[in-house]
Amino acid sequence: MVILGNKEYYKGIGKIEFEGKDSDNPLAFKFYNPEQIVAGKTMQEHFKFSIAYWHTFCGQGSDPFGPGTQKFIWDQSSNPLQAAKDKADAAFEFISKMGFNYFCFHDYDLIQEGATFAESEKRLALITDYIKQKKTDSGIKLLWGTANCFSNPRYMNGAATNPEFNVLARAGGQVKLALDATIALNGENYVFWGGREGYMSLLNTDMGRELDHMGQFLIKARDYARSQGFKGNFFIEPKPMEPMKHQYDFDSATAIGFLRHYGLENDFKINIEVNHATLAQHTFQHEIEVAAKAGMLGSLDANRGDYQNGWDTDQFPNNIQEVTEAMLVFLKAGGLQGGGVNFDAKIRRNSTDMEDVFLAHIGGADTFARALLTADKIITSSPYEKLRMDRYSSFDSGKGKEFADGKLGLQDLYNIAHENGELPLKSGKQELFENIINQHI
Ligand code: XLS
Ligand code: NI
Ligand code: NI
Repeated sequence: MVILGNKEYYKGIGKIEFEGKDSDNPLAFKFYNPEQIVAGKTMQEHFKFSIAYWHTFCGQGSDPFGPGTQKFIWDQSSNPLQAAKDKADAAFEFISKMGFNYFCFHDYDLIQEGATFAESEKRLALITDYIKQKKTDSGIKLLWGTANCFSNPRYMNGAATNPEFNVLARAGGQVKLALDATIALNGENYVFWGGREGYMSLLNTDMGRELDHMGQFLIKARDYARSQGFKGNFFIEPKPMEPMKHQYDFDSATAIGFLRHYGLENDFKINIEVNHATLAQHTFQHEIEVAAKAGMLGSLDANRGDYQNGWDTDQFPNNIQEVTEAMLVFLKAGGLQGGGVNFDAKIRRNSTDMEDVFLAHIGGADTFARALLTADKIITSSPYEKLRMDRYSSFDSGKGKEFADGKLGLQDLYNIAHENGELPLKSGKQELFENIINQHI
């Protein structure tokens, strides 16, 4: 059911339905069929598609060379609470029309930050109540909440890693309120993206102290949320750079090492963003695999980068090859722990029609759906799995198995090497694997 506020914001656009790949209706899903079962679950259950409040309802398209190009009708009121309510109405209308079940937010996406901390707290409480009602009316859920501790100039030297204690305390206060809002809205997870947790120059930075402060900060945030009854997961969202030159949550492996060092590995998992993976010189699937291997594959921020430049362009996913390879890892990992697929993506600055943001989300959902179908086919009815397993078959029995079980020493390896002499080369068959992927796309 499409829930409307007093006003319809996306006029002339109805509920987006699945029409199949031969449909020529641009405002219909071609591959994303929410109820269709793939590998034992509906597509809807696999993905839990979510809308990113900040891009879709707040991002007006400004860039360093010019102001925003979007004129959002919901931004017109000069009363911040009224503007926030209008934005929430637009948001819930949009999400309902997309047929998605989730959204994600930063605290000050929901309502403009006030001039004082006390005023911000009051505003956040008011809009949280309003959104609570919208959630009840529409059945739309909160995938995760987070705090924006990176935009306000006070955080220019970091939040939890700021060299000034009072700034850290302010961030703590802000995270407490964002957690309260997330809990009040039955948020299923809570995200920490360390926006300015990192440094520009080591000359003025005591990295060891900053890391310890960040560890302590996350421990206390977890303890607070648990004391308030929060049962969901905490996620770290790694990103190697931008806005800082060196960010402490560089990639999945770095974040996992950090979490284990500070004893946070049971409460925290990883939220992997495609464009952050590629900025770290990894592939999306590599990052997923690293998190899955650690038992920490929590959630995904879906988007894509640009081959020709080196920043977080946050474009909507459309690279079937990339997402198919990711879905192979995703399926084999048994999916996400608690999270979903959040479209942390924005339309281009010159995409200014109201329908463009629908087209973007349709394309993103179809990319994931098509990739999931393809990956499932590859796993269930191609030689892919067997070829991979065969590469390691020498560890399934005999000496190989003894080694894997920890029963051979270096002297044993030496003896075997002596006995064997020179070995024939064994092809890695990369091109064959690549051809299998393409054949099934
Ligand atoms: C920025 C991040 C951010 C997080 C939430 O690059 O992707 O949007 O997802 O703070
Ligand atoms: Ni993100
Ligand atoms: Ni990002």
